[in-house]
Amino acid sequence: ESEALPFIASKVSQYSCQRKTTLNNCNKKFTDAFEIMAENYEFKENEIFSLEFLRAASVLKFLPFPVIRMKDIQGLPCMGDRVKDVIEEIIEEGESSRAKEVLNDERYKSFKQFTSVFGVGVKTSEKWYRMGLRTLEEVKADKTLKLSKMQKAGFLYYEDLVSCVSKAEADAVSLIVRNTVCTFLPDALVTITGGFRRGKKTGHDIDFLITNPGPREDDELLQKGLLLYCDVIESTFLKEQIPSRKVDAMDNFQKCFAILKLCQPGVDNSSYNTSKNTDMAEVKDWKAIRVDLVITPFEQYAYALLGWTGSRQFGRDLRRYANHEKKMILDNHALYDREKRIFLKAGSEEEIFAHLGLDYVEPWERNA
Ligand code: DGT
Ligand code: MG
Repeated sequence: ESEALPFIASKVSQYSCQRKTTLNNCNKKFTDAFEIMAENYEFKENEIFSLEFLRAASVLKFLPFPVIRMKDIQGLPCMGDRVKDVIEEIIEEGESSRAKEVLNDERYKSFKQFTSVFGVGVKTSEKWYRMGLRTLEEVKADKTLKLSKMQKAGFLYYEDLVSCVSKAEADAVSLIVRNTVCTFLPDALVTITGGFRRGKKTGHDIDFLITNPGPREDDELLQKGLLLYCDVIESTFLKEQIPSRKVDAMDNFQKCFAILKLCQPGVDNSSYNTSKNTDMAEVKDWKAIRVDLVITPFEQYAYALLGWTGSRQFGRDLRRYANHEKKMILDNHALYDREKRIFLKAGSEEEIFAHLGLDYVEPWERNA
C-alpha cells in the first residue's frame, strides 16, 4: 500500500505521537548534533533547552527527505532559534561548531564517561566533577569514594556493558528469561519492549515486560540464580492512583535492573581477555548484559507495554498530548480522564490510542 501524500511542512504535528517515525533517518548529520547539544544541557540540568533539541531531532528524524537548505525546514514545528543556528551551520560548514565545542568541553567529556557506568547519573557525575575528578581512571583510583552496589557492578562489568547488545544476544537472553519465568509462572506472558520492539538492531540493554493472567503469584519471580547483579525495586503502585503528570516520571511497577550472565560457548571472546592473564588460558566465554525486568499486573499490561516500548521522546509526547489536548493523564499504569474523573481501561495498545483519539502507531514507527 502506498501513502505517497505530498509533504506539507505546516501539517506536521508538534507531537511525535501524531507522526510515524521509522529508523530511516535522512537527517542524521543534524540529529546527531542536536542530541549532543541536548545531552550537554541534560548534564547541566537545563531540561527546557535539552527538550528543545530533542523535539527538533525528533521532527527531523520524521522528515522524508534530507535538509539541504534553510527553506526545507520552513513551517516545521519545534524549530526555535537555537535549533536553526545549528542547522544553518551544518548546511554551510558541513558540521556544527557548537556541537564540536561541546564534544571538546572538559565537563561534557567527564560527564559522558561517568554516566557510561551503570548506576551513575547526572547527580553522581556532578559530585565527582566537583571533587576534581575528570576520568574513570581517577574515579577508580580514589579509594575514599563510597560506591553504591549498583556502581560497583557497573565498574566490574564495564567493558561488557559499554559494548552494545546485539539482536542475536537479545534473542538468546529472551529465551533464558522466558524459560526461567515459565518455571515459576507457566502462563506468564513475556514481551521484549524498548528499542528491540521498535526494530532496533542494537541496544544498551534489553527490556522485558512480564505479566501473569489470573491471580497474582509473581512475588518471588525475580529471585533467580542466573543474575550477576539484581537491584529489585518493590512495587509502590497504589490501587486507583491518579497517574503522574510529570512527563519523565518513573513508574511504580516491581522492577529489576539486572546484569545477566549470558554464556556464549564457542564465541570468540579474545577481545575481553587482553588484560594480564592471557597466558592463563582462562577464556571468558560469557558476556555481562544489562536487562530490565518489569512485572505488571495484567490489567495494566497495555499501558506498561506502551510506556516501556518508547521511544523516550514518543512517550513524552504521548503524555504531553494527553494532558494538553485531551485533559487526560497518561502514565505507564493507566489513563485518567480529568473531566469525567474516570479511569479508561485498555486491553491493548490500540485501545489506548483510540481513547486518546489518535491513529494507531506501530512500534517500529515510534522511533521518534
Ligand atoms: P536502548 O536500550 O538504549 O537501545 O533504547 P531504549 O529505547 O530501549 O531505551 P531504554 O532501555 O532506556 O528504555 C526503554 C523505554 O522505557 C524507554 O523508551 C522509555 C522507558 N523508560 C526507561 N527509563 C525511563 C525513565 O526513567 N522514565 C520514563 N518515563 N520512562 C523510562
Ligand atoms: Mg532498552
